[in-house]
Order: sequence, then structure tokens, then C-alpha cells
Amino acid sequence: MGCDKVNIEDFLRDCAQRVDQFLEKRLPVGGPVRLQEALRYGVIGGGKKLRASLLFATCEAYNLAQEKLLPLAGAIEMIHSFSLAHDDLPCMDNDDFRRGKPSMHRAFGEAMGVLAGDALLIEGLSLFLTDAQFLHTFGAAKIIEITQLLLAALGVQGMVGGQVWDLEYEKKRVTEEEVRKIYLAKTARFIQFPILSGAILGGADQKEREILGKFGLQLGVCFQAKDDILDVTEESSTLGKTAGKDLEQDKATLIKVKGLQRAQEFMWEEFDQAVTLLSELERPFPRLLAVARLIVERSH
Ligand code: GRG
Repeated sequence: MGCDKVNIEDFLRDCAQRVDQFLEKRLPVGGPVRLQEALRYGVIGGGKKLRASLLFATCEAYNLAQEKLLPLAGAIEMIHSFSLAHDDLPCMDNDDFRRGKPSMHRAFGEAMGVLAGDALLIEGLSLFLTDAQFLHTFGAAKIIEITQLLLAALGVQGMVGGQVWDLEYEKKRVTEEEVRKIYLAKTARFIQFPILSGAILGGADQKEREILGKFGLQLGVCFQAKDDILDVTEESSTLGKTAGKDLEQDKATLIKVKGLQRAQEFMWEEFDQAVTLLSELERPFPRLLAVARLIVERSH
């Protein structure tokens, strides 16, 4: 299947629409109305839905229909949106804008920013773990395995630990190795998750898991490098969030260590290595490669 730029942009748009439609039906009802509104605000109709698209793209290589994956795709986007709601809080990166609109705590107040984030995480986990059809399709063993992978990607050696380092390294001298350590924990393990969990659900063998796992981490490093590059090269209006924050807060980024041009070269070298890794596999992953390329070529 050809995956040119036009194709892949259509693919991403379709994925985002499908996940949004699913979440419209499946976000929790009951409980405080204001909380329900905050959950919708946090996850529906905004964001690129790149992580859900990585899941669908990987699973396409295993002939797994998107329909069957929606509970996991929705969960991934809810959990991602939770991390953004908390990341924007005044006690974290203190950002007023996200996805072209006021960030969660600016729209709903700080307490709700915390609580809606909590609910997005918990209800996100619940979305796929309590879905009878999903459990029946993939079986308990695979679902326990991907849940363990997800928890590891989010925990002390994953996103939470990475966020702690991100805050600790503000305004400090930092090396390339330290930046890589932060990128891997804060971002890359959760970019790896949709790829590796998709492979597990698809029945990948050991070699495929190993290579897709390495590919996912390298792509995750590229993703964060690109995010940091965009922070200095694009306008807030293009990004939908406040540009130039990394410099303002003196964050530990590759650009701080290497400068813009060498950071860009580094990202492309990492990307080329990731593509080479995939070429070691007999099974082709054209859609995954196309989404990966879009991640490094995107403008927001
Ligand atoms: C308790 C698991 C847990 C986490 C809390 C707040 C926090 C700790 C971690 C923050 C992690 C974070 C926000 C990392 C940055 C990753 C990043 C560059 C996100 C932007 O992703 P895009 O561009 O956003 O895919 P859209 O808006 O398109 O969805």
C-alpha cells in the first residue's frame, strides 16, 4: 500500500475522527456534570491523536481492524490527555494554552485540572480493561501483558519519573546523555507503548517485539526532539500552545546542549537508525513508517 504524504494525512484525520466518535459514546456518564464536561474538553476534538494512530498503523501490519482496537486507542488518548492536563498546571509547566484553547486548569480551575487529569487516567485504564468484547477478542494473557507495559511506561521509570527529572533539571547544566534519559522516560516509553502493544495484540514473535520495541523508543526520542525544535522554530498560533517556553524556563533540551542545527541533525540521525531497524524485519510496516516520518516532518 502506498503511504504518501496526502495519504498519511488522511489516515491521521480518519484515526482522530474515529477515536473521537468512540469516546463520544464511551466517556463516563454519571457523577458531577462539570467533571464530565472537563473530560470531554480534555480529550475530544483536540490533539493530533498520534499515539492512537501509531497503534492502528502497527496493527495494520497484522491485519487487525481498527474497530477491535478502539478501547485501547481511546484509553491511550485519554491517558495522554491526562498527562497534558497535569503538565500544564501552575505547579508543573504552568501553561495557559493547549490545542489552541485555554488549558484544562484555565478553563475549569486548578482543582478540576488535577481531578479531571486523575479521572482521565483511571477511566482510561477502565476503558479497555472492562470492555468485554476487547477481553474476548484478545484474551486475558495479552491484556495483562500490555497493561504491565503501560504501567511501566507511566510509572517511576516512565512518564512520572521523566517529569520529575524534567523539573529537576530546569536551570541546570545538562549533558546530552541526561537529556536523552529525560526524553526516554518522559515521552519515549509512552510513544513506544502503542507500537509494542499493537505488536503484542497482533501476535508478533520475539524478534518483531524486540525490534519494534527499539524502534518505538527511538521514535519517541525523535518525537520529543521535534517537539523541542518546534518550540523554538514555530509561532504559538501554529503550535496551539505557547511557543518559546523551553528557553523561558531554561529546560533541559537537546537544543540547549547542541544548538538548533545540531539538534535537527541528531533527530534525523536517530530517525534514520530507527528506519534501518524496521528494515531488518520481513514483515513490512509501511503505515507505521509513514506515521513515523510525519512525526519528524510535522509543523505542530
Ligand atoms: C502520572 C503518568 C503520570 C504523569 C504525570 C505531567 C506528567 C507527569 C508528565 C508530563 C509528560 C508530558 C506532557 C510529556 C511531553 C510529551 C509531549 C511532547 C506531548 C505533546 O504531544 P502531542 O504533540 O500533543 O502528541 P497533542 O496535543 O497533539 O495530543
